[in-house]
Amino acid sequence: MDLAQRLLSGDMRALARAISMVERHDPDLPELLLAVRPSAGRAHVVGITGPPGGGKSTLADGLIERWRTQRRSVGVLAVDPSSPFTGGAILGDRVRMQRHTLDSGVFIRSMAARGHLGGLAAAAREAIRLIDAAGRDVCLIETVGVGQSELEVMHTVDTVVVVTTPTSGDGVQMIKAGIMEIPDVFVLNKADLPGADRMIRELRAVVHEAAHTRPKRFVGSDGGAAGPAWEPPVIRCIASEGSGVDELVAAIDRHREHIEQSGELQRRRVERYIAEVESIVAEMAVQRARTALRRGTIDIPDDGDLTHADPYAVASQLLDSPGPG
Ligand SMILES: Nc1nc2c(ncn2[C@@H]2O[C@H](COP(=O)(O)OP(=O)(O)OP(=O)(O)O)[C@@H](O)[C@H]2O)c(=O)[nH]1
Ligand SMILES: [Mg+2]
Repeated sequence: MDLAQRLLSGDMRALARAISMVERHDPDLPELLLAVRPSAGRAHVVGITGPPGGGKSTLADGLIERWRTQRRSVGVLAVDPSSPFTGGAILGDRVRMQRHTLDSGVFIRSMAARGHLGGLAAAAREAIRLIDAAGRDVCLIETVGVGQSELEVMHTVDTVVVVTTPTSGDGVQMIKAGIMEIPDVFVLNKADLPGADRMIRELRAVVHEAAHTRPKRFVGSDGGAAGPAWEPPVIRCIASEGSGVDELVAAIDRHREHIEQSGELQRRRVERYIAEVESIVAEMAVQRARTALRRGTIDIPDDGDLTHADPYAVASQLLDSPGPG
C-alpha cells in the first residue's frame, strides 16, 4: 500500500510521515495532497489560541478527554513558536497531552512555527487536510496568538476559540483595537484567579457590542437572512481543574451546527480555498523568479546601477513571460 492509501485507511504512522513531508516541503507532497483531497472535509477543525501560558494546552487536554469519552477520534496540531525547525515531532512542554499518546484515537503532533516556505498558515492548512483525510473526527490546532502568522492560522479553521485570563487583557484590547477578529468562542480561563468576574463582564460587553456593530462576521454568507446571528459565548473555565470544559465542548458543537445551517461553513471553506490558491500562486511566482535569475533571463542591468531598474517592471515582465521560465 502506498502512503496515501495507508493514510486514508487511518494509519497514524503514515499520517506522521505525511506531516513530515509538509515540514520539509517534500516535492512529492502536492501529489499526496491531491490523492487524499476527496476524502477530506469531514472533520470539525477547531483552533485554540491566546497568550502564552494562558492554559491552552491544559484546555486542549480537557477537550481531548471529553471528545474521547464521546468516542470521537482526535488529531492535534500544536504549532510551537519556541521550537526550532527540526522537521520532526517535538512535544515540548505539552506533557499533559502526552498521556494520550497511548490512545490510538488521539494523534498529537507539534509543528515548528517558523521555517515554512509558503508560510505557516499554508503549512497548517496542509497538515489539517492530512489529519482530516486520515479520518479524524476533530482536528484541534493550538497556536500562541501573538504573531500575525499565528493569527492567520486561525483563518484556516471552522471554529476559533480564544483563551484569555484575568491577568491578560490582551484579548479585549486586541478586539477593541480591531487587530483581532471576534473569535467564535471565548474562554476566560484561570477563573480561580482574582479579577475573573470583572473580566467576564468586560468580555461579554465587548462581544455583545461587536456582534451588533460588526454583524457580518456572525451571520451567513447571505448577510443574515439565514437565521439568528451567532453571538460568541464567553465560557468560564478553570482548565487545571477540568471546570468549564463540558460547557466549552458544547459551545464548540453549537458553533459547528450554526455555521453548517447558516451557510457560514461553506463560505469559510471557499475563503480557505482562495487563500490556498493565492499561496500556491505566490510560491510558484517565487520559484519562477529564482529560476529566471539563475538562468540570467531576467533583464537586470549588470553595471551595478540599479536606480533605474524598476523592480515592479521586472516582476511584471516575469509574470507575463510564458511557462516556468
Ligand atoms: N491557576 C490556574 N492555572 C492554570 C489553569 N489552567 C492552566 N493553568 C496553569 O497555567 C500554566 C500554563 O498552562 P498551559 O496549558 O501550558 O498554557 P499554554 O497556553 O498552553 O502555554 P503555552 O503553550 O506555553 O503558550 C500551567 O502551569 C498550568 O497548570 C487554571 O485554570 N488556573
Ligand atoms: Mg501550550
